Amino acid sequence: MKTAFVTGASSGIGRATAVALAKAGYELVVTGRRRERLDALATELAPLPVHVLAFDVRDRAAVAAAVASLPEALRAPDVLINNAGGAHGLSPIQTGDPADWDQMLDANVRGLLNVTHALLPGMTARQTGFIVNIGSIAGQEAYANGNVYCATKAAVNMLTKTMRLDLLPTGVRVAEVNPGAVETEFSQVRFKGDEARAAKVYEGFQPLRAEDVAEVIVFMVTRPPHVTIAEVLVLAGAQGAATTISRKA
Ligand code: NDP
Ligand code: 8X3
Repeated sequence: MKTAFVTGASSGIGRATAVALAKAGYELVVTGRRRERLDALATELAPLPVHVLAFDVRDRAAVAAAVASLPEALRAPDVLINNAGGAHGLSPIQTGDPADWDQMLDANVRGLLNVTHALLPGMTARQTGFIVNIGSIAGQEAYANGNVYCATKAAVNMLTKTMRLDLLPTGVRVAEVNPGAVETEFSQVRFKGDEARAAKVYEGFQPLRAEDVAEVIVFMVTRPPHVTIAEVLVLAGAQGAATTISRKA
């Protein structure tokens, strides 16, 4: 049975991807900080095999300990989905909160590196595997007040490209999915629980569902070894650019 390790599987794109991969026949490791959500997901997917690991991707020692606790086969997954992360705040750089910046840099960039670092020894030893990093349209184009979030996703884009080059001789393929507007808990987190403000982001158009992105990810990782779909931009149908969205009144 093939194995997949999905970060940020307690919500949104990560959760939908975990469900889709389980249904595609993968044995799963699902991770996030909210263990109860992950346990509920494992229960929902039973009897499909799902292992729960609760840790904060920003904590390198916790990531290493969690990975070390896995059976050997799961420490070298066929597929790694580096999805955990998000945005905190939407302010001009001159009034932004450095604590928000730290959260985004630490989770979206350092967290991705922490998880990758813990799993690569097993994956490279096997000489096979597929890593999908979840970037964003925010890493492709600048938008006002996006500053640090855009920068973290631009970093994910460059990391993906350089990881692909570095890992080429090892047989581990690396790709990136860059979603546009997906209705998840993303905006609730960005606006610190302000649900009304979060709902406004998706008003007047049909945003992407997490499942739409998950389908793309599963298609990418199930291509044969001679095919790497390296980078995919997935926009909502009403979306032309990060903040250019056709909304009906
Ligand atoms: P959600 O807020 O719904 O999910 C975020 C997931 O990441 C949760 O499972 C959360 O788990 C996990 N996570 C966040 N921080 C940490 C952390 N420090 N340690 C461990 N896990 C963490 O948002 P999305 O599903 O939308 O976001 C998933 C990814 O997609 C993010 O990288 C986001 O930047 C990206 N993205 C989202 C878009 C959108 O419009 N929604 C568009 C483009 C990209 P827990 O809280 O339990 O730790
Ligand atoms: C999430 C999409 O455009 O809000 O990465 O930054 S956007």
